[in-house]
Amino acid sequence: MQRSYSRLLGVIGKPNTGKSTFFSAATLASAEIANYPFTTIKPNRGVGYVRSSCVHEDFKVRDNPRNSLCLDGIRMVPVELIDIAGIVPGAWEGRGLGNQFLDEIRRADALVNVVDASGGTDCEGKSCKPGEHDPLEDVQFLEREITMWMVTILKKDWAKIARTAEADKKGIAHHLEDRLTGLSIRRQYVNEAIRKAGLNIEKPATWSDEDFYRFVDNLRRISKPMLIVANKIDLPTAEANIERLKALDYMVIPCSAEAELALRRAAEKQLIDYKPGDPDFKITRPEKLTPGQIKALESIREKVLQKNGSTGVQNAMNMAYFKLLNMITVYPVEDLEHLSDHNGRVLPDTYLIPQGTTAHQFAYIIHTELGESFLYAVDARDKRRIGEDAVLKDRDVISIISAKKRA
Ligand SMILES: Nc1nc2c(ncn2[C@@H]2O[C@H](COP(=O)(O)OP(=O)(O)OP(=O)(O)O)[C@@H](O)[C@H]2O)c(=O)[nH]1
Ligand SMILES: [Mg+2]
Repeated sequence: MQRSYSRLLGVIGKPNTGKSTFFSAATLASAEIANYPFTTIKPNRGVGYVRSSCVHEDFKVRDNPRNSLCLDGIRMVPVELIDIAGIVPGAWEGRGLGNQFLDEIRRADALVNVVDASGGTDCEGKSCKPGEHDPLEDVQFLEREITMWMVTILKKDWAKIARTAEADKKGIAHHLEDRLTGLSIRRQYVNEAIRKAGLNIEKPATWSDEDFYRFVDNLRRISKPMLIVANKIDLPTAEANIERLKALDYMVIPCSAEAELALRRAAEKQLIDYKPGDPDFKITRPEKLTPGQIKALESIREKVLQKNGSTGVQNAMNMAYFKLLNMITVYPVEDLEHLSDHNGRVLPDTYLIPQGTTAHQFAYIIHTELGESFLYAVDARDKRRIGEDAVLKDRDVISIISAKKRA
C-alpha cells in the first residue's frame, strides 16, 4: 500500500489503562494485553484508519481504491500509530521503565492519552477498586512528565546557546535546530511558544528556570497536541469521571477499547456486520456464535453503543487527525473524465494533507517531479482551472497538470 500518511500518532498514558487494547482495536494488529502494569515494553507500530465519507457517490461512479479502502461509501484512509510503554510519575528521571520510553514520543506528531476513566487503576498502573483513583490526576502528571523530559533535552548547554543567540541575533529557534528536529518539532513553534509564555525573545539569557519551564510547557502543547481517550466506559464508575474530565482544557473522547476490539474481531470473522465507528452492528451468523458470545455482544450494544453512540475508538482516531492535526482528505486523479489514474483505477488514492495546503504544494506531496513541473490544477467538480496558490478543501478531487505529465 502506498503511504498516504505522514503524521504519526502516539498512544500514551499510565500503565494498564488500555493503550494496547486501543492500539489493537485501531490496527487489528496483535499486541500483548494484560491486567498488570508494563505489559508493553517494546513499542508496537501499526497502521490504523481515519474514517471519512467517500466522494464516489457525489460523482455517481464506482471507485477502485488503491491506497485506502471504501466500505459502503466510507473511505478508510491509512494512518500510522505507535503504542508506547506505560509512563509513571517520575519517568523523566528514570522511574518505571524510565525515560527511554518517553523517547518514543519524539517521533509522534500528536498524542492520545488513554486514561482509565473508571478510576480502577492506581498511580502506578496497578488495578484498584473502580472509582478509587481519580483519573484527572493522570492527565496532570503526564503533562508534567513530558514537559520535564523535554526540559532535560532542551536545557543542555542552554546558558551558552542563549548567550550566542543574543549575540548573533539569529534567533533561539536557529540555535535549537538539531534538538528540535530530534523531537519532531517545527521551528516556527518555538516563537509561538515564547510568545504564549510572555517571554522576551531577544533576551533568552535572562529567562529564569521557571520561565524556561513555561516556554517548554507551551512548546509541548503546540508541538505535541493531545486529546484524552476516556477509556473503560463500559464500567459504571466511568460516567461521573467523564463529566469531570471534560472540564479540563482537552478534547475528551469517551471510549471502550475492549468493546471495539471485540466488535472488529467479530466483523473480521464475518460474524457481525460492523464498520469501525458505526453506532450499531448486526449479527449476521448467529448459528456460529455461542449463547455466551451473543450475550457479550448484546451487552456491548446496550452498555456502550446505545449509551455513547459508538465505542469511541474511531472517533478518537478521526479527532486526532482531523482536529488536532487539522488534516483534510484530497483525491488526486489523472484522467478528469473518468476520475482515474493512468491504469484506469477510479478514485485510486486519498491523501491526508494539512489544511492550508495549496495546489502546488499538493503536487510536491504527490511527487517532487510533479511539483517541479507543475503548470496548474483542475477541480474535478466544476472542471475549472485553479492556480498554484489555491488552497485545497476537504474532499477535493484534483488533477494536476504539469509540463511533463498529468497526475
Ligand atoms: N472494562 C474494560 N477493560 C479494558 C478496556 N480496555 C482495556 N481494558 C483492560 O485493561 C487492562 C490493560 O489493558 P492493556 O491494553 O494491556 O493496557 P496498557 O495501557 O497497554 O498497559 P501497559 O502496556 O501495561 O502499560 C486489560 O485487562 C484490558 O483487558 C475497556 O474498554 N474496558
Ligand atoms: Mg500495553
